[in-house]
Amino acid sequence: MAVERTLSIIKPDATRRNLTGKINALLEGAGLRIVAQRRIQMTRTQAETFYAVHKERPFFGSLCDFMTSGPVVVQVLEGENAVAKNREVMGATNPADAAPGTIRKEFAESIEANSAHGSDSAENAAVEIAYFFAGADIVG
Ligand code: RTP
Ligand code: MG
Repeated sequence: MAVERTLSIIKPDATRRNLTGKINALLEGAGLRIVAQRRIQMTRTQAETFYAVHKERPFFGSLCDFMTSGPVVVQVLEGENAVAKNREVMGATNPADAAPGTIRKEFAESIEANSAHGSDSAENAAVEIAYFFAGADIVG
C-alpha cells in the first residue's frame, strides 16, 4: 500500500476539553504523521459545504450547529494506508460501538459530539484536504 494522505478534524467537543494533544498522540502512535495542522472557527457555510453529502439527513442542521460551536483543528495526516488507518484509530461513529483505545471510545461524548472526523476514501480525502489547505501548507 502506497503512502496516502487523509483529512482529519478534531471536533469542537474535543478542543473544548483541551484534548488536541491526547488525540494527536493516538494518531502519531498509530504511525500517522501530521503534515499540516491549523486551528480554525468553522463558518456555517464552511460546515454546510463540508458536510453537504449529509444535507438530506435528519441530523444535518444539528451537525452544522455542533461543528460551528467552537474551534476545530483541521489536519492532514500522512502514512501507509492513511485513510483506513485513521478511521481505525477514530473508531465507530457511535462511541458506544467503538473499540477500546480508539479516539471515539476514549473521548467522544455522543454519536454527534464524537471528537474526530476522518475522510472515508482516498477520493474524498483529496477533495477535503483541498477544501482547507493549499499545497504549500502541507509539508511531508
Ligand atoms: P465523520 O464523517 O465525521 O468522520 O464521521 P463518520 O464518517 O464516522 O460518520 P458520518 O456518517 O459521515 O456522519 C458524519 C457525522 O455526523 C454526526 N452524526 N450524527 N445524530 C446522529 O445520528 C448522527 N449520525 C452522525 C457525527 O458527528 C458524525 O461523525
Ligand atoms: Mg463521514
